[in-house]
Order: sequence, then structure tokens, then C-alpha cells
Amino acid sequence: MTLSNREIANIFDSVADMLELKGEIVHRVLSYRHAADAIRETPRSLSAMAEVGELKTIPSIGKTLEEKIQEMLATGTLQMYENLKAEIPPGLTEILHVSGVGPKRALRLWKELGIADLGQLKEAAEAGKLRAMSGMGAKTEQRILEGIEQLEKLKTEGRTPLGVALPIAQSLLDLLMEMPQAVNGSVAGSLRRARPTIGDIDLLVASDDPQPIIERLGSLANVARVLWTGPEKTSVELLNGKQVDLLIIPPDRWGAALHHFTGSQAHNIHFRELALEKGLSLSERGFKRVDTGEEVLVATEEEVFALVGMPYIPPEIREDWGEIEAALENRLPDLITLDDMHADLHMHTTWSDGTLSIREMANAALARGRKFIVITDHSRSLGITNGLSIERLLAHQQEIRQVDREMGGKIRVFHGTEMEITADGTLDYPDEVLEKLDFVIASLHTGLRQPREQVTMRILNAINNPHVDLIGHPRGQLIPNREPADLDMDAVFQAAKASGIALEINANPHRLDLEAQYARRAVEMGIPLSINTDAHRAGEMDLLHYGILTARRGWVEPASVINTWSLERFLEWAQKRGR
Ligand code: DGT
Ligand code: CA
Ligand code: CA
Ligand code: ZN
Repeated sequence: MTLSNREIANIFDSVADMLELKGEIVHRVLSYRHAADAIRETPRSLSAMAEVGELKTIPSIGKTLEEKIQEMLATGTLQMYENLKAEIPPGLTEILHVSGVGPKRALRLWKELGIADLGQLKEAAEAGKLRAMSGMGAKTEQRILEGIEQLEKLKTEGRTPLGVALPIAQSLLDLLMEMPQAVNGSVAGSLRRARPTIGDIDLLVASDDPQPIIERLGSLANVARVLWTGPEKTSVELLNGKQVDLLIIPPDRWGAALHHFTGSQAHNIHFRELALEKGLSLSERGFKRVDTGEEVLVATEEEVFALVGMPYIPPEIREDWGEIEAALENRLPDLITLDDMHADLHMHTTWSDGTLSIREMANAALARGRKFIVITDHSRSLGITNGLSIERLLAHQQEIRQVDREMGGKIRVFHGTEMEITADGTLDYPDEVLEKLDFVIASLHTGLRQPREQVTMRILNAINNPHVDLIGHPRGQLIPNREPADLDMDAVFQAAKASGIALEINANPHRLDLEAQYARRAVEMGIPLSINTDAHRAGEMDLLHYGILTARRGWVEPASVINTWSLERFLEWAQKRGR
């Protein structure tokens, strides 16, 4: 049994924790953490990459880490990790993540009180045993207890989907921006970078008068309690258990703070190295000239980038995935925006499991400025959605043609299907039926837990059918709880490239599938993408921006997305594909 990418990343994270406990230099600890992050974001299997000698193409993986990965692939473990585990109880790494406990304290808890895991720490804190340790008091003990609770909650509830966190954050920010003291405001952190899931919500407000704004946040209706508060910042817990960090920034330092708190951490570290090469030390408070110690305040993010000699990098791509190099060489992508989108090619009506008629969906799309749409109800084998029999599919077409005529050219309405790829890999409609449709999506909704070979074979079957135009939500993940299918994505991309088919970025925030790193690879290979809402009701058409954010994170430019094409080009492309 060879280790999966995730297992290897987890081992690297544990190694980082243990090295940190041992007091290793930060640089070495971070190299393991960054490697773990990079591996989690790598779309190809490490064992496949190792076979062709491509491990070192992963960011943060150099010769040493490459050898460690090879060792894990070959032996199923890492000797260095086993040695560390013999030295340090593995449970101690959890304690390290309790807020209020750092590596030094964790080590002392173990050596002086024999505390080796989170459960024992909780017991000791509840029994009031921690305060006896030198440098600790009842207050620290209380903070540690709260830290444990928070960590436990995080472990059970996990991260928050972007689609849940973003509207909450935006409404909190809107309320804060009503204050006369607030001159500027933004979400920051992973939320501003639009990661599919969010740890905590970071908000920034520019003001010279922090207190009223801090008090306002604490008083808002959906704030359960204030966790702590200082002169310029506060953390609160929302009724849904999520944490919000708010920081108030003097307006003349806004640019540096916004850049710092947007992250990612890896981007920041790399960016600061470049600043240093220019003799500038950058912190969240601004730049300082290394030689004279003179402060250089920056009020806008544009100035932050300009001072280090590069164009503005959009927040969605600040992950240290090559954006800094691209900026320096003036080859940043011209990222797609919502305005580039003309069409929505995936949606459902009352004919299957949608809530509105074809006519109502067409009007809803028209109201949102779409120029053409495809109605793609489910196919016959997905009984639970009232999928269409062949007979009903043909009647469906009649009604769609009728609505298309009624719309008088204000919006074009085409006939498609979201066809099941059944559990044995056959397609739900025969070719002679598919021929009659304007556009064909094929998707997996069942058998997602099948072994890799089987589930991959099914999707390849669909890709290789010349009537299929698009694979819907290819990986089948549901955010935050359902892992993607175990697809061989190398094989999927190769087949897609060969057949000329498009792959979807499903904009529904529970899907965001393909995710950014896969979308980026598709674009690099010249595979067309399609960003669609998969709307089952009118309101879901408004979720398109999540698909755009995801595409932007994947460096996607408008030309790669068929929804940005003119109607003529779209039809020509779809017709060439087997009809
Ligand atoms: P999350 O909350 O887990 O989804 O991820 P982020 O990226 O929002 O992380 P968070 O909330 O811990 O911190 C917000 C930003 O602040 C982060 O993206 C970069 C910056 N930051 C936080 N800690 C550090 C650090 O230790 N070093 C550097 N350079 N930047 C940091
Ligand atoms: Ca955050
Ligand atoms: Ca935070
Ligand atoms: Zn659908």
C-alpha cells in the first residue's frame, strides 16, 4: 500500500510540529509545513510524479524533501518521523496548536507535569493544576481552557465553506462601514483569497479612532461573545461558532496591513524576501529602509507592490504558486471577471429536480444579463431527481424550442441534458438521442466511492463519446464534507485534451469543482473550461461569482472559458463536437 498525497502531507505536518517542539530553527519547520501545503494542493498523485522524476516541480520541494517523499512511497513511512516519535509523544503536537501554548510551554507541560496530549491538558487545566507552574496564573489557565474548546470545535466542525463565510463577513463589514469613524474596509485572509473553505474570518477597517468600531462589532446581533479585545483589534465568536478577527488600521498604513493580512503566509514570506533585496523591510505596519531605519508608510496595496518593483497581484492568486515570479516578469494572467460571462450552460427546471419552469428560468437568466442558456435537466437513471425518459426528453425539447421563440432573441434558450454516467460506465442515453440535443453534459452522481480504476474508466467513457460536450463537476466533491472521487486526474486531463471536450467549474459553493489547481492545469493543457451555476432555483444563478473566484485562483483568463464566447462561436464549437 503506497501512501496517498494526503497521508504524506500529514506526516510532513507532524514532522514540522515535532521539530518546532524541539526548538528547531523556524526556517526548517516552515519548509516542512510549506511542503505539506504544496502537496495538498498538488493535483497529481505523488507516486505517479515520482515515477517520471517530477516531484521537484512541486513548489517547496527540493532535493531533501524529494528523497523523503521517495522514502515514504517506497517504505510506507519516514525514518526521521519514526525517530521523532520515539523522542516526543505525538499527542504533544496537538497541544502546540492550542492558542496560548507555544512550543516552549508545551514542552514544559510535558516535562514538568507529564502532560502528553490534549485530553490530559484539559483535565489538568480543569483541575487547576496548570497555575502552579512558574510563569502561569489562573488567567493563563483560563485562556488555555478556552483555546482547547476552540480547537475541539474546529476539529469537529472543520472549516467553513466560502459560500457560508463570505456573505456573513460582508454583512458584518457593511455594518461596521456605517460607522462615521470607518474610512475604508475589506475582508482579508483566506476569505479575500477565496479559498474554498475558511478557517476564521479576518476583517480590516481603516480608521484613526478604533474603539467605537471595536465596540460596534461586539454589540452586533449575531455575535455570541467577545473572545478578547485590545486597543486596535478584537476577536469575537459568532452565534454559529465561527471566529471573526477584526483589526483597525490607521488609514496611512492601510496598504501594508491589507497586504499582510490577506496573505497567504507563503506569499508574504516570499514577497518580504524580495523587499529586503531592495533594502526595504516590510511588516504589517509598513516599510522601513534597512540602512536609515526611515519608515515608509503605504496607504494602498498598489504602492506596496510598486515599491518592490512589480505590478499589482490580485488577491486570489497570492499563494506563492508562481505569481511573484510572473509579476516580476510582467506575465501575470489577465484574470476572468464576472463581466466576461455571457452564458450559463447548466441548470435544472421542474422537469427534473428544479423549482421553476423553463420559462421562469429563462426569464431569471435574462434578468441577470445572460445572452444564452442551456436547460440541462437530469437523465432517466437518476430516479430520485425525476430524471427524463427519452420520451419526456423529446417533449422537453418541444417546450424549450417554444420558450426560445417566445423570448424573441433577447436571450437564446438551448436544449441540453445533464446525463448520468451510470455505475458501470455506460451513458444514460444512446447516441441517436444525444444527436438531437444542442449541448450534452455528462456527470457522476452515484458510485463516487468506487475504486480508482473503475471510477476513472467511467469518466473516460463519457469523455470519449463524441456527443458529450462537458463533464459536469468532474471530481464530485461536496464542500465541506464529501471528499472527491479517487479519479486519476492525469488520465482525465489527457483524455479531455485528446477529445476536445470541456471541463466544468461548477460555481455552486458546495462544489467549486474543478478546484483552482485543476482548472489551472486544464488551461495549461489547452482544455476549454465552462463555469456554470447548476441552478435549481433562480437565486442560485447569483452564485456565479464563486465560480469566477475559483477560476481566478486557477489563473484562468476569459478566452479559456466557453461561457465568454459569442453565441456563434459557442454553437460552432458544440456542433463540431459530434452533432
Ligand atoms: P485560514 O484562516 O486558516 O483560512 O487562513 P488565513 O490565510 O486567513 O490565515 P490567518 O487567519 O491565520 O491569517 C490571516 C493572514 O495573516 C494570513 O493569510 C497571512 C497573515 N499571517 C498570519 N500569520 C502570519 C505569520 O506568522 N507570518 C506571516 N508572514 N504572515 C502571517
Ligand atoms: Ca483567516
Ligand atoms: Ca485570523
Ligand atoms: Zn446539475
